[in-house]
Amino acid sequence: NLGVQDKCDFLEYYWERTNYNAVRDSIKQILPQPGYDDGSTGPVLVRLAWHAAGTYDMHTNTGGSNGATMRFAMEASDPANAGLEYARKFLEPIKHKFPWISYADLWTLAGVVAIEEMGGPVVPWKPGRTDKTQESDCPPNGRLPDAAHTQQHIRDVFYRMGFTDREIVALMGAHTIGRCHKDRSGYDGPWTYTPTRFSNQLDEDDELMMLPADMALIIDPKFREIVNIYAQDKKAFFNDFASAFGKLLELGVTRNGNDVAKL
Ligand code: DDH
Repeated sequence: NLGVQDKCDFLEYYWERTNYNAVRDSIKQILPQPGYDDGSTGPVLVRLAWHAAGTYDMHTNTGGSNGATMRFAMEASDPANAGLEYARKFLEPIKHKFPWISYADLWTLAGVVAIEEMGGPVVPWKPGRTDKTQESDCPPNGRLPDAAHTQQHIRDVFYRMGFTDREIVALMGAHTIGRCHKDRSGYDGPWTYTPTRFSNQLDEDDELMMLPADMALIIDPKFREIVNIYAQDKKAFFNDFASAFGKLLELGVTRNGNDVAKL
């Protein structure tokens, strides 16, 4: 009993789904990268998604993953984004293969696929972001967190995006994957012995990395309480991480009434 419009909507929905799945598959193929870091592009792709989104300011409704403004020199040269040119370059052949996807959707989807492929949770993701076209659309530099600062700074930055303490701890659990690079941030080394595996591992081994910002999660009593919950309950961490990361990628995203995910 479907009308013509219903059929069109259904076909369009199916077409989109199929094609985003093709993009997902291509992203999976570029994850193993012998000779790059620990053999995976996953961690740097997750960081790209996070830094694209983490500029959001809820008071002015500016910044966020919509727009993919890190394509412009101004945002790309924010010292916090050093090294993310690798992530953008890894994704460039996929943008060429699927020119209809926006950079903003591609970068966020790559983060989501990488997390899943590294053994992490399934993060909810919706397409529909568009790319801004002017350098003047970039949010001001300096909105991303500074690793040398501790709890007050972390709360300032994440409350500005609209996150709670529990969501902050969940999100910072992403440091279970990847590493620091001397030439990018000035810090060096991975946080765990399995930097390409998403887990709730909390290592305080001297050999491993702990940024002052990571230490803040253990020093601050309220953060520490949540860290302890996640250290003992992987399921709680995975669930909370997936919701918080999904929320992060939606900050400031408007779809001009063209919300594909609603079809
Ligand atoms: Fe982070 N992060 N991050 N981070 N981050 C670094 C690497 C990675 C901070 C500082 C650094 C999050 C939060 C914070 C990832 C994901 C996430 C590096 C090292 C620094 C420094 C960069 C380099 O040298 O290459 C600070 C400060 C914070 C904070 O919140 C106070 C969050 C919320 C996420 C997330 O994904 C949700 C990932 C992944 C990496 C590893 C990148 C790589 O190339 O490997």
